[in-house]
Amino acid sequence: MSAAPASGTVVAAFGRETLVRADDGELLQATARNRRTQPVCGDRALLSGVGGGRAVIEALDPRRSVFSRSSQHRTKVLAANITQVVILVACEPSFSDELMCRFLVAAENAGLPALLVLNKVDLADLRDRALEALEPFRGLGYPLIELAGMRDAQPLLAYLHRHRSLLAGQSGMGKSSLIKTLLPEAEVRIGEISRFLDSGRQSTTAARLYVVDETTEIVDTPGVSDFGLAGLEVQDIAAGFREFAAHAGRCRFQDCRHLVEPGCAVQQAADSGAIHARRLQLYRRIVEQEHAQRTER
Ligand SMILES: Nc1nc2c(ncn2[C@@H]2O[C@H](COP(=O)(O)OP(=O)(O)OP(=O)(O)O)[C@@H](O)[C@H]2O)c(=O)[nH]1
Ligand SMILES: [Mg+2]
Ligand SMILES: [Zn+2]
Repeated sequence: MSAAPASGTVVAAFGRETLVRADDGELLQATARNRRTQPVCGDRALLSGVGGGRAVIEALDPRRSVFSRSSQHRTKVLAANITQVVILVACEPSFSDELMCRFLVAAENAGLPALLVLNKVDLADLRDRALEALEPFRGLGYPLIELAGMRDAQPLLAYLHRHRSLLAGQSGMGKSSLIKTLLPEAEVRIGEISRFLDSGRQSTTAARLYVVDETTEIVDTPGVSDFGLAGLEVQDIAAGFREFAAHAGRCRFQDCRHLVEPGCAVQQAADSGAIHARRLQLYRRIVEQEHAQRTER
């Protein structure tokens, strides 16, 4: 056992059981000593008892960023200390633009930059339809990158550089395949070990952190069909629709929620085409869902 205090980064967590990459590069199976310690992928951990491929997590560093979803009953932190959210959709299967908005709202509220990736553009006959569905997301300032991630990740590399990116998206969008394309051989082992800890399923069931090179890290996450935003107030959700801000100051009511209020400048902007009507529609749907749930309690 080494006497010097060691630390590392959690690359996968299953309750208190984790896989940690120690700062010297060694992969360790590490268990949190304290029941209240809930490590998540990306956490910095202080380790003790390092030896034989095992360690104990004594404490976690404060998180610089947290990416989480919440229902009324619980908040699930997907990853800590990420610096960017990459939202993956694909030409096939079809994707939910509402879910994309939910990811964007979460990213904006976590203070994280986001980018959009249309994957599987090798399915050429399906590309136009997908691009059409992405129309409401153009001109918002989020980069939109087209990719056939299973074959070539090149178009994305420059955006991943100097970031720890979290890959978000529905099941089947090609997140794990993209990571396989990006990864050096050695990193595939992490997938194997954590799959073993995670009972061997094919689809991703827990977030996993991978190191592409010294300055590029990427977190694979399980596909979700829903992404709850229960922790957010209406104005937080509105803040996640960044194009609203330029108009919101001209609403008749200072506390306008852009739902049914008269004299809503965001509604006027949608009417005139200054913002995309679909985005306003999705905003209202998300507010309705999140806040109807809350009053049903
Ligand atoms: N045509 C095409 N198919 C792809 C591409 N990337 C992934 N696929 C296929 O899409 C399917 C799903 O890929 P995954 O990488 O497992 O998707 P995922 O997003 O990780 O799914 P979950 O782990 O369930 O969230 C697989 O059958 C892949 O072969 C691509 O660039 N082009
Ligand atoms: Mg996967
Ligand atoms: Zn308004």
